Amino acid sequence: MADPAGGRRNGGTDAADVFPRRAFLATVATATAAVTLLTAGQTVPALRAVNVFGPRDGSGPQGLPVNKTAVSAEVVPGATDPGWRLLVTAGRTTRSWSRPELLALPQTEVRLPIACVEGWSASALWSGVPLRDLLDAVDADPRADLQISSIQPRGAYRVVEMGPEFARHPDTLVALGLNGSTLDLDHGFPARMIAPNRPGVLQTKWLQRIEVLT
Ligand SMILES: Nc1nc2c(c(=O)[nH]1)N[C@H]1C(S)=C(S)[C@@H](COP(=O)(O)O)O[C@H]1N2
Ligand SMILES: [Mo]
Repeated sequence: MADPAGGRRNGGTDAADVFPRRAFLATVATATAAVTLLTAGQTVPALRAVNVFGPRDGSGPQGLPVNKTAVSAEVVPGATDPGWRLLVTAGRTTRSWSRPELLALPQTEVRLPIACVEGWSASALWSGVPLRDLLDAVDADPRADLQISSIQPRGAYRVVEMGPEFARHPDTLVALGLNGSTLDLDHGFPARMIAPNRPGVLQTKWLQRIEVLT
């Protein structure tokens, strides 16, 4: 297998013999356009989100790729507001926690991947409060679905739902820390959801409210 082209040569069916030159040039043009896009994707931050072939591990803050930045999600004022609180609601009961209050609760560490449909997956060490602890604090029905909302004002992943199999899993965290330090703004500061075996689109960043659906 030293020369993979050898077989073709012997058979006399080289690509250049078979395909018209015009088609060959069109292929080159397409490939060149793709390479240009990918190269730009590695240097222009705005294109990073659509570059599925570039280096992913380590290309974002804290050694984890970023799908959507805090700036592009328009969450910077809300996410950095010292008055931010996470709201958890079940029926008429609502409780809320500031980030220091969440950090004062028992913390759990889990290693879990973010798996994005754009074609990358990256593992990270997350720390935070098990979601079920917060649900217990509002006496949530353990069979209930949740609606999880981000402070993000618009966008497809602003609000998602979560079934009890994820909500009650001990590794499902309201994450406050990532890879040993405070969660970066681009990874969802002040708090984000992280759950095992959920697609990346459902790992909501910049949490605002968790509502137990009845
Ligand atoms: N609020 C909010 N959360 C979000 C998103 C988003 O656009 N807005 N993108 C999701 C997608 S598609 C992925 S893959 C992960 C990426 O998380 P990361 O940027 O911390 O790696 O966040 C998810 N959480
Ligand atoms: Mo994603």
